Amino acid sequence: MSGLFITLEGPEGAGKSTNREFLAERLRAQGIEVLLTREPGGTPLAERIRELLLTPSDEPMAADTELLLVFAARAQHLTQVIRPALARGCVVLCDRFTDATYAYQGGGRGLSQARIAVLENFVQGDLRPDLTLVFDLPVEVGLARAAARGRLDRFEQEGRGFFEAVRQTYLRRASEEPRRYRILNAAQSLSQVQQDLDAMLGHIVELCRG
Ligand code: Z5A
Repeated sequence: MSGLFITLEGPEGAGKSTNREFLAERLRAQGIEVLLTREPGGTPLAERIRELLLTPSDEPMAADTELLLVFAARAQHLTQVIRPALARGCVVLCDRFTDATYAYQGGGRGLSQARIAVLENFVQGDLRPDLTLVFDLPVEVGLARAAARGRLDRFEQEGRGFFEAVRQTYLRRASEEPRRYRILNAAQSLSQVQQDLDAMLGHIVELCRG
């Protein structure tokens, strides 16, 4: 038996966490077993690595260190949580995954895609998400939502150009592999975004049921 791996992606404040809960409820209502998780994190050890990644520090973090920490957390998460859940036949709904690495470490930090792909293959083998929902919105809208929450994490302190590159990387990847990605307009009201998700539900349930 093998489950389905769905990832939620997008720039800051796009509503991934909010809509992850909404989608999980909808799928559970159809009798589908869903596991909700997130990256970086998803296990106690990976959550400690998340702290390292998100906490601002006086010592600048080298881009390669950041990249390796992201994949170190991912290796732990895959071993402890994602692969076992997929093997049990669960639908795994994961808030961010390797598309975020291409967007933030690739687009934002300027690391080469080829370098990221080496680690992707090393850590994941041939495991890739079955479906990726990209919550897309203009940078300034997302940053305003993030700022309204208070203290900014290490990534949220970056400038507008960084986040524009993040957004464009997501959009480019989605256009290169349209079968795997669905783009949602996350700048709309929450109820409108959730109507759009509802409109996709039939397709998602079909994928879940194989
Ligand atoms: N990162 C990385 O660099 N490389 C990697 O490989 C991975 C991650 C996996 C942590 O991720 C950081 O890790 C992230 C990239 C980096 N950068 N940062 N920062 P995260 O997912 O935990 O952090 P985040 O993207 O900042 O999460 P977020 O800001 O919480 O965004 P969200 O989950 O998409 O949004 P939300 O919490 O559901 O909503 C944000 C607020 O907006 C909240 O008050 C909502 O009530 C509100 N909201 C949501 N939707 C709407 C609509 N439609 N209208 C109005 N208000 C809304």
